[in-house]
Amino acid sequence: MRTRFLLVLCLIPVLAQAAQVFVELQNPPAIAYWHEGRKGVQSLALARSQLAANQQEQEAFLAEVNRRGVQAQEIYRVSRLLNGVALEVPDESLELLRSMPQVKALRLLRPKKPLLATAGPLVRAPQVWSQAYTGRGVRVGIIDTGVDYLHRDFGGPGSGYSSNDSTKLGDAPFPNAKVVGGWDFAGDNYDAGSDTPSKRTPKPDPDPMDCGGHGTHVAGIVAGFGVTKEGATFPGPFSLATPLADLAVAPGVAPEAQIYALKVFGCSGSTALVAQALEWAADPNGDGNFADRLDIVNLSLGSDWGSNDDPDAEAANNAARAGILVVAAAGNSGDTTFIVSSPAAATAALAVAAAVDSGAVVGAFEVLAPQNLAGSYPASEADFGPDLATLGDRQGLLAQPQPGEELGCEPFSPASAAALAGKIALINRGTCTFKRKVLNAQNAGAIGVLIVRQDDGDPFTMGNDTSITASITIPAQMTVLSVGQRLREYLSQGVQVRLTARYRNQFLYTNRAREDTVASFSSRGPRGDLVLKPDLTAPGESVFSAANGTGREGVSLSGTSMATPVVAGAAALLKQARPELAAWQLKALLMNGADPWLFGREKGQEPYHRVSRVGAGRVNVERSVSTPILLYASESPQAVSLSLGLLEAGQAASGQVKVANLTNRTVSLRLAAQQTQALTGVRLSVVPSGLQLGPGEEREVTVQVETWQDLGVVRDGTQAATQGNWPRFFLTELSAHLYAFEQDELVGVVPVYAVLKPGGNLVAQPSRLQNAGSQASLSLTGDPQPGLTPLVVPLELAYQAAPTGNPRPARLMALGVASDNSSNPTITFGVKTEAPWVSPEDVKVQVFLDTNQDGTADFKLENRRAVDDTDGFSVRVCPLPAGACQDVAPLGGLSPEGVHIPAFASSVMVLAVPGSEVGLSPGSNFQFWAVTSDSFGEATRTPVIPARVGGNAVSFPGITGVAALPAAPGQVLSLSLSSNTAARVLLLFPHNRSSLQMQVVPVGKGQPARHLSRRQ
Ligand SMILES: [Ca+2]
Ligand SMILES: [Ca+2]
Ligand SMILES: [Ca+2]
Ligand SMILES: [Ca+2]
Repeated sequence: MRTRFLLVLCLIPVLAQAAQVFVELQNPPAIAYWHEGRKGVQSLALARSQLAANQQEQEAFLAEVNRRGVQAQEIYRVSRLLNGVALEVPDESLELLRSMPQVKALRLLRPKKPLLATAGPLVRAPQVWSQAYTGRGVRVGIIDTGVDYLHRDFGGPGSGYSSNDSTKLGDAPFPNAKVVGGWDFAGDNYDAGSDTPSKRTPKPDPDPMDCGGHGTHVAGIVAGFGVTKEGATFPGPFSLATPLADLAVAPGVAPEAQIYALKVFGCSGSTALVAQALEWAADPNGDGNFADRLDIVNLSLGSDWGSNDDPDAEAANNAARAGILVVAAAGNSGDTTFIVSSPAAATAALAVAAAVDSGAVVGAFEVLAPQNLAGSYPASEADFGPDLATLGDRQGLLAQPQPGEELGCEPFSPASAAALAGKIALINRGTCTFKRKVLNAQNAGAIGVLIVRQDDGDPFTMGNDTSITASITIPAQMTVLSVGQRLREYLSQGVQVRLTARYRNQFLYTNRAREDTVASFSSRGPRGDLVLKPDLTAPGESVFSAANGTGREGVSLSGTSMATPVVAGAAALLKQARPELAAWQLKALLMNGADPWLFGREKGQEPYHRVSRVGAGRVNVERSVSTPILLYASESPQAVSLSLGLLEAGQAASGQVKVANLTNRTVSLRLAAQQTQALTGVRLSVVPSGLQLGPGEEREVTVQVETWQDLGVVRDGTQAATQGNWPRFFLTELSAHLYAFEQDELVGVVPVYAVLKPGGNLVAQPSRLQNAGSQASLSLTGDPQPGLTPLVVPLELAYQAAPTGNPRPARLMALGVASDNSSNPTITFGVKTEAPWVSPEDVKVQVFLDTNQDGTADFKLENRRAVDDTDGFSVRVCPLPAGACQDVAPLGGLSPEGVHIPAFASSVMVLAVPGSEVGLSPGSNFQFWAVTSDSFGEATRTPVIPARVGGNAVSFPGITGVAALPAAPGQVLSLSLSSNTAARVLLLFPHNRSSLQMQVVPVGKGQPARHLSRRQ
């Protein structure tokens, strides 16, 4: 489900057979009674009695379910962080369950996927180790695929993986000094998304041994000891002197923290067991006393389009309330608005985005001659064709094909084949698959292939192309652009190279220019209710960590899954350094200490990334450990960031940030707020701009945002203009940081975020209506909006409703239609709804066209997301009753590249279609009606409305194609009227403030001609 802002009751989709749901019962969870401190003793008794009451309530509820004959399969019960049971039930029983008085809410369990990635180099962790903070004594739960506790990285024996029975204890050394506890909630065969019912039922056991590999890699990033080149557990010491480059696997960020392996996945697939594992983390010994909770949990998992009311998100919020710092992956779905994952989207969770660091552990190839080029260079291998480790090294002269054939995507010409035969072929990456290139080289007689990337990004394992069944018999490696260029310079002298596996996982490739750029896969926020997410960024591309089942090897993976444990490890260091701080304060300190700049193109270069992609910035644990202050939004300490919601241009907003002195000395601060990408028409200020705080003192500052009508409505400079080959729509975002400086040193940041929308005030002046027989005209007044091309959409009014006083974004206030008079006219429908939606996906507008006027619709137009997981929105046309739908135009009809029609945060939607797509030609009569809906169901259904291509009672001679004209003060709109007819014109102003987005003007018969007054 991708809907936001909705009550969970409405989120249950119609599934074919059975649904997995979380049934929340009426009693509160036990955490509601839990308080530490002076009232602790009393609250413990209350919490325990609530726990017992909840367990009774669940028993009674399940007995009742059984009595009513519902075929429910229990998945789990929880009563501490949430009170309820997770069930798989047949669809037809959902209504019955929902109606039972014991049921408070019924929510879909959204399966969570592990977010694959490589975890990477560290963020000043060795500096903190040198201060003697290594995570010692801090307890971190890894909610994942399990942990291979036999691996040397965790102090295991390095053997015994295959002989371990993964369902029982006693046959392998677990727990050990590193992996000190855990549980398998799933069993190896579990997969929440499986088509096989038995696989959807978890089979818990006490042995959390990993079989997927993800959790082992993640645990290694958090707290692995490291593995020496000899394959032994690295014994330390952990400090700036730790010989990181001499280790086969580097230590984790907090190498002396303890790991709890909470296995919620089977060996593959997804999970619905996250809330249950969080419950365990809150009360490991199950006695109802939360004092033994874990300090930190790592959730390198999620599902896209996160909200704050997914059950797992609610469990994450309540785990934070119990005092656990919940660190969760932002997701791997890229630069799309609102796609940030749940449970990272939970307000109290620390949502982690992924960036790139300067180093990656890869393999290499060798150049043997000429002498001045000799050496080893970064390279990866292919996962198809012969394995170089068993084939042995492949040596030869390097050769390239004829100009124009460098990509190797087509069979090589005879001239190229003559050049490549018996040689190692140098071929560029791009356009077709790696296997295609290698096959073509093989057919040309080459003995090996060296592929050159288009840039200096990390060489990565070249994937297979299973559509090519031909056998690949020659080896291939891939290197980077700068190396390829150098090789080409020397080709005429004869370059002798050796493809080899001998550097596999041992060659450290560094590229400083990519450091602190953002990983392309990292999911964008904000959350659907405009609260800022993600919160923080860490390296997550090509991270090298423990490889499951290998005993001592490492592997390179990429993803926000790998960035998350970097932050969880940093949190463990901070927890040891500042044990007196609560979990939410640790979250704030991690964000406050961040280096706020992440780079769109290259290290040090603008544009900087907006906070909706990277949060506070890239974690810098050294600053978090040393900063004297704590900063957080007063009204939402758990969020830390200051989110100011939606502002229309011309409006102002402000919010308070608390500044606390954590030290015993007086601290003098200078405060400033600055945008990460400056928008025009916005001013930020901080009052006061300086503070002196006594020891332990806490004060509040106000961050003020003022906007003007000349607001710069521009796309994030790091975003491409298109996505999935569609023009992309975008939010206009205020992205800023509040900076605190002591002397001139940056000591803390807090992200500041708001969504802005144009706030124009153009209106037609009815008093200047010229009504002369069959012609009329209307003139516009208002203030010009520099930097924007505002539009007016002139339509003939077809439907109008009065406001209800209970604004709903899907309810229609007005609907209009217009078409031009060309030989292939475009039919434009425009709607104004009762309140702005956040995403156009929140509201479905369907226009049904009855083109042969027989009372049955022949076509349907609707808004939709053009390509899954992108910001491209389109108008889709479907022939009815059944036919192939197609996307005919971007939503609004005009390319958002040329003229921007706001699609987000608007209450105006324009759907246009060429008449030829729906069988309408000039002068055709047709009828139509519209139905709008949201996840609550249908909002408006209009009556059937007669219409005519070219206009019914009124038409607009000035329009060609989509009915939208540039709007400016003084501009005159011409109207053509049928004689003796009264009509009403609907004018939509997409760029106006919400209260001025529609205007209805009566014209024609009965409307007296008015005289234009002088322009004022
Ligand atoms: Ca075992
Ligand atoms: Ca197991
Ligand atoms: Ca306990
Ligand atoms: Ca029809």
